[in-house]
Amino acid sequence: MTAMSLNPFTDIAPEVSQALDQGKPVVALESTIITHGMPYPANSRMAADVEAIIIEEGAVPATIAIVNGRLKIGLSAPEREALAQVTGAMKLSRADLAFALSEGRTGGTTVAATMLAAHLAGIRVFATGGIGGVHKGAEQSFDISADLEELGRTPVIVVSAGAKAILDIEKTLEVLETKGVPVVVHGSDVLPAFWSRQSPVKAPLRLDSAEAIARFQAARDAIGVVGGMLIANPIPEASEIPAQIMEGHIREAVARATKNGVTGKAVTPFLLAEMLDITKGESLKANIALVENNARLAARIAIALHGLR
Ligand code: PSU
Ligand code: MN
Repeated sequence: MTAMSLNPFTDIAPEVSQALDQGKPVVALESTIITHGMPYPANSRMAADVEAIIIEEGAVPATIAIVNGRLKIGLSAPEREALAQVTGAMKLSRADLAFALSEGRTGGTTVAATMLAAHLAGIRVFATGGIGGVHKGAEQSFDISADLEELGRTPVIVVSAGAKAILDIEKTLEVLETKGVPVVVHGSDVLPAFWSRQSPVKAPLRLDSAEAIARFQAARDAIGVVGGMLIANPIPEASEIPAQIMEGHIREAVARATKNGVTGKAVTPFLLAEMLDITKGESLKANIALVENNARLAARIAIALHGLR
């Protein structure tokens, strides 16, 4: 079966389809970060920049989204721009991805939905900002991202700057461990905290190069371990906001969410928007820098994996 005829709901962009058919390195990109994670026009610029970085590194980018009921694996520049400006887009995860297809809706794919779609298309590496995880206060709210479940079952390498620092990082790690998801910190002994290079949490595993990460994945494949892998790639030093500064801001954002009764899917977008407000735009700048940094590493991993075949 060629990539073009995957299923009746999916459109694979020509460059992506060609790369997949020829076995060339492809990197998936998510789109909830475009529709819900950043305001326009920063979202549009970020989405274009990460694709350019992946191309510069020698891989093919595939931004994944649902547009009018079509599962798009790779967006054209005009499609990407339209998505960045669209209002009322859904935030799609495993539970409702197919709903958007059957109902002809438009939506951004979360880490969970992007992993699912990437795997469907045969893409093995995916870059994002930060994964969803266990929210602070989850012992009351039960708010645990479907991203963790997906990492446990779908064989895609997710390159992130760790779990978003608005989350309970320790509990997020515990759940990942339970689900058998390796958490590999790139080039550091401590887990990064999204906008900050350091959290108080020790790195479960550490690897210092894309090649080493590819070799680890190859070993998992060889012994038949199925499921995702999480790469935590610290934000570049020049762009980070130290954790001590962010701590108070995060507390404030979480307090605002509680005060406003924000629940469910709205929590993460609300917290990110409040952080942008509290930091006067600094959190957004750091967010863009870390996504770009992750796109670069993801491209190198995709190329290294390709070299092992
Ligand atoms: N990384 C970012 N910004 C984002 C996200 C990731 O820098 O907005 C998105 C991802 O799509 C992730 C989602 O899957 O946030 C998590 O949402 P939730 O906590 O509701 O599962
Ligand atoms: Mn949630």
